[in-house]
Amino acid sequence: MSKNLVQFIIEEQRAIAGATGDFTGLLSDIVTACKRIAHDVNKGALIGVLGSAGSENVQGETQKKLDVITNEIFIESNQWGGHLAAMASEEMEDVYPIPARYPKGKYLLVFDPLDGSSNIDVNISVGTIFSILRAPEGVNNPKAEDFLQPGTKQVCAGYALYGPATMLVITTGNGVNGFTLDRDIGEFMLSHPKMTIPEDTREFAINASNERFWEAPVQRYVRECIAGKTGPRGENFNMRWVASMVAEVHRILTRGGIFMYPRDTKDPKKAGKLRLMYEANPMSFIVEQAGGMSSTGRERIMEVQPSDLHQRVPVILGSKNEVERVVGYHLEG
Ligand code: P6P
Repeated sequence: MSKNLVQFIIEEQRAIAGATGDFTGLLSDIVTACKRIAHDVNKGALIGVLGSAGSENVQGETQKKLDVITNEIFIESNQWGGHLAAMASEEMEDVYPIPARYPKGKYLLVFDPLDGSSNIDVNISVGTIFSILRAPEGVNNPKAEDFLQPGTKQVCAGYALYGPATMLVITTGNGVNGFTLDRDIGEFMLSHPKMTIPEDTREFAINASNERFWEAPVQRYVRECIAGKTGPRGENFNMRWVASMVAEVHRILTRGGIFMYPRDTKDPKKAGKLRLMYEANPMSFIVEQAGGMSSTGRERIMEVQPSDLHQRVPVILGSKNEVERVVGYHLEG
């Protein structure tokens, strides 16, 4: 019988000197949160969780009921275990301190509880993205600046994909492994060991309606893909756009591809749409651990020094050779 996720992590942790089991306990609580979210997402209209919450998040985006519900699930499932010093979320402006009634731990958890939630009312796959950092030594009440660590400092990154199957994909820096939820026993079972991204691809993902706002290197890359066999690439390409980053990244992990949400001039104040701390960094950790590449177009995303908890970055990630090509076009200017 294949391993469940917690058994897999415990066996991995044994290989790490000094592992105290604290991390395994935290991951187990995150897994519980994802199982609870999978239940609510799967029941949807039957339990009245679809539609707008009638509120806005810190991003100024209208919150869906499930955005609020899933954020609360993550807090309830993770605040009590004694593994965390604090949490931060796309749905909360400030850091969430661990209540005094609970013990604190050495990790920081930052997450997007329901990414792609604009798809939830039309029954298209959505996901949860999370990233685990270490709290700075001796910091008992972490503030936002204590979260502002580059992606290279992540201890773990993962996503849950609420699709035809519910999956959880994680990395702790030792490759990428995928687990499928067996609803009969309520366990995520190892189903996709050692996931790797093919270095080449003929499939790109971008929201083409923004074409006129892109920078020239991205316009050039996409134009060449669309030109196909008669163009400079001499190959035909396919395009996908789910508008759910978790679904796009999972497709790329499974069969290759390049995903781009580049800088665009639609809103010059925004460096891109996707958020560094709880979308770009965790997905970049996973993609790099699977042999792919992740860049802003001008620098490795995991080396960006964060300046704000909710800052945005341009994202170009996926099959190594295609991301390298796009980065090369940026260097040519
Ligand atoms: P657009 C979802 O809102 C999200 O943050 C990502 O999951 C997704 O890739 C992107 O935004 C979709 O953006 O502009 O196509 O709706």
